[in-house]
Amino acid sequence: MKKAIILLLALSMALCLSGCAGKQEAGTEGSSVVVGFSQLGAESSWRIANTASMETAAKEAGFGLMMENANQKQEKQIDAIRSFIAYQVDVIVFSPIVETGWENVMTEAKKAGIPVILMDRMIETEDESLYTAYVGADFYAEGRRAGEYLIRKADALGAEKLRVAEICGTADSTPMRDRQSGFMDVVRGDARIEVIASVDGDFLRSKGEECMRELLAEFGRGGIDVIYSHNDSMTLGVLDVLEEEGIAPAKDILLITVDGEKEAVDALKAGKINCVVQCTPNLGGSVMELVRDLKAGKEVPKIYHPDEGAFTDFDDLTDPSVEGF
Ligand code: GYE
Repeated sequence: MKKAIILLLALSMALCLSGCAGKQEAGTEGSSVVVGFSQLGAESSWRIANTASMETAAKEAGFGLMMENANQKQEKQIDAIRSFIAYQVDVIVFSPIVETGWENVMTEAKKAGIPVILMDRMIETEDESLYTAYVGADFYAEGRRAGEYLIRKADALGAEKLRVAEICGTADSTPMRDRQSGFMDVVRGDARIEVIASVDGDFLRSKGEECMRELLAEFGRGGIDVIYSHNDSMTLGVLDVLEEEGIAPAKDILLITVDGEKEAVDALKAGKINCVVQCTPNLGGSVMELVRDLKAGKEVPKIYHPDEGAFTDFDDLTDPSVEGF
């Protein structure tokens, strides 16, 4: 009976909010398990694929998914989580836009006895009991892969000096922090590599473009040897600028990017990007498996990282396994 009331409430919330800001999915009718999902936004192809992965996986599992999209606003994510607590969903899943500022709302979820799964991004907290599990990439390892590629490339080119401009993702987000520190930890000891700038591109294609224009204005056409960009969307913005300026991408300026969306992998195959570090958006299946295990009262792993690698211009790019999402 309680469940039936909750489902009715969930449905009416979905109906009353549809058409307002943020996307709201019903899909809760008749489901015995309801997952409240706070997505952080729709800033990149990665994010759009990630949302689709969650929707498909919930459907396949037969779970109801109440989803709210926060359009890049932390306050909206906090509001969404509070509404999921009010509706007593079975499990809350959310992708925290930044790492800090969640302790109050997560304490509320804990007090309400609702397990929280962090999907994609982490939070900074002393109290690990605030979340049940984390499902997402090892961003530090991704950053290291980007750095290791650059060292290999420097060797292959016989380069004496490589000046790197880094275009970062959303400030204080986990992928921004860890892709930066992983990369830095690898290149720091190499005297040939110098990071001359780190700028904020917020994971957006338009900002990637803007950053590239500003970097060229500051350092000049010959002043940058490498762009290390924290995601493909920003890299595609960079590519637009380079092509417009007649600067040969992947030759005059080396391009290292993270994610692995189709457009970026195609650009790698076309010789316009040097290295694509993979980061899969397809986390929905693993999340729903955790939800199922939690509902069955099973122990679940605290941290789950998918297996990932990198595609580079050292690889055989005709291999059918080289493909984007
Ligand atoms: O790399 C970027 C997106 O958190 C891993 O967010 C995610 C990142 C991804 O906007 O494209």
